[in-house]
Amino acid sequence: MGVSPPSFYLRTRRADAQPLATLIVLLCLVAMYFTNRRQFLSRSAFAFAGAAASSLLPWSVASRASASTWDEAQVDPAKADLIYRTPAPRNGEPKLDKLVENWITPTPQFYIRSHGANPAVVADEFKVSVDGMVEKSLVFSIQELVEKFPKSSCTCTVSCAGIRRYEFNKMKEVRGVAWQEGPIGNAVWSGVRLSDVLKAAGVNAEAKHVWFEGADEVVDGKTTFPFGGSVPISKLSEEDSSMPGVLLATHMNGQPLLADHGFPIRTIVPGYIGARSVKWLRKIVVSDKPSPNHFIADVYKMVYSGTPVEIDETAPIYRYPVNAALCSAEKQADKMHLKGYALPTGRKGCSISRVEISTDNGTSWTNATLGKEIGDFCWQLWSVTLTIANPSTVICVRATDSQGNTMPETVPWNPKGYLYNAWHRVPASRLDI
Ligand SMILES: Nc1nc2c(c(=O)[nH]1)N[C@H]1C(S)=C(S)[C@@H](COP(=O)(O)O)O[C@H]1N2
Ligand SMILES: [Mo]
Repeated sequence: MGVSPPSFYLRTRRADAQPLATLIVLLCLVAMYFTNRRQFLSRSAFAFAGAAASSLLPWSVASRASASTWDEAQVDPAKADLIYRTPAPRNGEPKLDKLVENWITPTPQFYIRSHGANPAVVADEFKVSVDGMVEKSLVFSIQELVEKFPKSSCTCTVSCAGIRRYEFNKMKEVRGVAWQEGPIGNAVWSGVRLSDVLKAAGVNAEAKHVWFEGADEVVDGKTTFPFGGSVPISKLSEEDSSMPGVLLATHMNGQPLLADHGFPIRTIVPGYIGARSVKWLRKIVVSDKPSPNHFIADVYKMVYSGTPVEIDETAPIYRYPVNAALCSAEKQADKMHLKGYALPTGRKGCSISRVEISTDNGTSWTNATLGKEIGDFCWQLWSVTLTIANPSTVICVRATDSQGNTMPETVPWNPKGYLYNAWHRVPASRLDI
């Protein structure tokens, strides 16, 4: 998989790393100077220098540099490859051909979805509290959390509920970030398990939900509130030795989280829409009801008219549905080699059974070849080689998962533009290569 398991040492006290980091950055700059000017200005060169610096700087310095002192609209050089749908707050998705090059999404290609500015974070001072229906309330620093509880890692896909939203706009305009097929990524997440932390706090028998709150401030008209949400506490009962029910993640792909991904700690909820994986996690509350936070009580619900009563009567979205997209095309002699991803419904034990391609609008279908890398709560890559005789052909893609869920031909419009998972249709004329 190309990703080594993370070392869990905290970087805060590694003062010795600083001269080394400085040296590496200087070497990068010298190397960049001697390459041609175009390369010097290329984003990848900056990203390389940025990655080298951020992975070696002590945590507190790295976090200050990447959060509070930054202009809100300034992109982290490590994330320069994304296409930003909104620069502030940062909402960016990767180029699709890059996205399907790897089963584990490299961090620079992983989408960012933030509702507000990154909070100012000093890792040494950051605290996570555990409160509510527990025997004893607890407060942890990040260092205490990773020292007190067993380390846990998992690979899982995080996907935004707004994925493919721009397709709804073709029916009738929806508000919200006009995402294409890119707000999805599969990463190795590491940290500690929520279940272990809750065991330490002692959960009351009547508890039914666990609330999460981030340290960010989302501005909505005249009010400001933190991003938050919750999960049913029963989600924790589906965990096993390889997959936590909810992970409190400090690392992504073996490195401390980047500021944009929730440094120093976030939740990762395998199988659930991205909105439940709360970044910059500072508050955990155990309760007998779902969180009253705006992002679970009012939005991220599948409503069709959007009336207040419909919103109140509708349950929050938790699991994501089966989905797939065609992401890259390459000419091979007189044929086209197509690649994409397919995401099974976010349920334990659910995998992709088939990905089918049609060039006659769904009359006949050809099976794509599925990639070998698989895992619970993970996407699967696929490829197919086809002859496309006519440039007016529309290529249709649909995936079916092992629990019998298939992408529908069409989906009804919804005002928030959530969960678009109809067949992915790409006109052959758009396969520009
Ligand atoms: N605190 C906080 N957590 C958050 C968000 C946010 O705006 N603030 N956005 C959510 C949404 S909608 C998604 S899809 C994921 C995106 O995670 P990423 O930016 O690391 O890809 O984070 C979720 N967690
Ligand atoms: Mo999202």
